[in-house]
Amino acid sequence: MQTAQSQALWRAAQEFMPGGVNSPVRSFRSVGIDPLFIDRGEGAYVIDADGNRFVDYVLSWGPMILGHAAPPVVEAVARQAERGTSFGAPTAGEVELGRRIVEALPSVERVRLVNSGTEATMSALRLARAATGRDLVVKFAGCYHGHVDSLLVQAGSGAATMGVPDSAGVPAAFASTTLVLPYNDIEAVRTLFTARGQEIAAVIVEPVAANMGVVPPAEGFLAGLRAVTRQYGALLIFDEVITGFRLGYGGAQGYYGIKPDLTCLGKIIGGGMPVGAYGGPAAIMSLVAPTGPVYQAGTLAGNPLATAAGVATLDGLRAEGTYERLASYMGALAEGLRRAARAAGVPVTVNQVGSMLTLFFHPGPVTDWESAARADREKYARFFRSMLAQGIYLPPSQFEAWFASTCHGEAELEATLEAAQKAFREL
Ligand code: HOZ
Repeated sequence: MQTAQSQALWRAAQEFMPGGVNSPVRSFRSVGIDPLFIDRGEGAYVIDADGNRFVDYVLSWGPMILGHAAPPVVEAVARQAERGTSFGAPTAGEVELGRRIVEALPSVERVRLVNSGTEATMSALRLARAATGRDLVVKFAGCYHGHVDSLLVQAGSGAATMGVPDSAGVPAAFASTTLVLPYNDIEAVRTLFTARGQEIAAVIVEPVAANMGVVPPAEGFLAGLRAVTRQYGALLIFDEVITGFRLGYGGAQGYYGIKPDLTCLGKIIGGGMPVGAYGGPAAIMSLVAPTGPVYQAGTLAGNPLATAAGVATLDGLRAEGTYERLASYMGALAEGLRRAARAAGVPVTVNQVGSMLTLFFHPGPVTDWESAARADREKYARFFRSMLAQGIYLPPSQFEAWFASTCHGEAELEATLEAAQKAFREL
């Protein structure tokens, strides 16, 4: 594999940016090699600056569910770019995207578009605190809700990967408003609410955890959260930045049949452009300015390029059988990985939900952060490097999700499993 161009860009990047990157996991630190610089994407593939071509399971960490440079998305963005890229004023695209979100998610009557998942969770927490008049928020260890100060507590994703789950620079007073419990432990939630329920504004949860690797909710966990928050007058916030429009058109809430009070979105709803959103019942959302006292704003919020890409992506997902095909691809990949690992005598756990998957180098089961953290990161790094050398681009971290797109098919599945057999044997 040629890497001269990536290497040159990597040297230059480190002169201008901290660690050479604009988001830590991109540095490939935890997999022990220098990062590749991506030049372009085509469907299920990314091509790096040296012309190497890879089957892509990162998909920009989730948004590219229709594959890279999907023609309807490219056309929609180009059409909008010709008409202008930002006005800081209302546009029809916001109405179109907002309508689709509200129609897809019965729990959302009103939605506010923002610029990232971090902004969505930050704003949802502010709103939950205003709505309840309480300060405390419950989160789960290993879940990641963006780099909001008070949520960088036992956080997953890059924070866990880089070893900074409790970031420096977060005032102790902020962190102390967050109570952390183990994912999937509904008894711990009940016990906490019995003691402090009247002080808790909200429980925020990834309905399928995807930032400690993929960890599905245990039977009854989400329903239990719904019941206990309702009992104590706290809000239930689903962080569907990853699962929204990925597990199904109705997100995880549709998939599991649980209605949260507030929902945070990002990634897919922007079709690869920077975007986020939070929404819920009209009565709660009316507390947001200009109708209410909760201030939240953004020059680029509801940006026309982002809404154009988002609308084209959501419309593409309406095609008959989309989610069945996505899940069937990932199901076959999960089964193939288990078989290949078994044949090579490597103990692994493959957690898969719909088109999301994580291969943990740990016999399992992996049900929470404690069990996820036991995975052998060094083995994952070696597996990652072998797969990359064979043309398969996996997330550069044991604790992230692999994603499939509608462009992943037989050829990609075969190539991935063939590479995996070799990678497992090499371990
Ligand atoms: N928030 C992304 C999903 N875990 C990770 C992307 C990043 O940190 O750059």
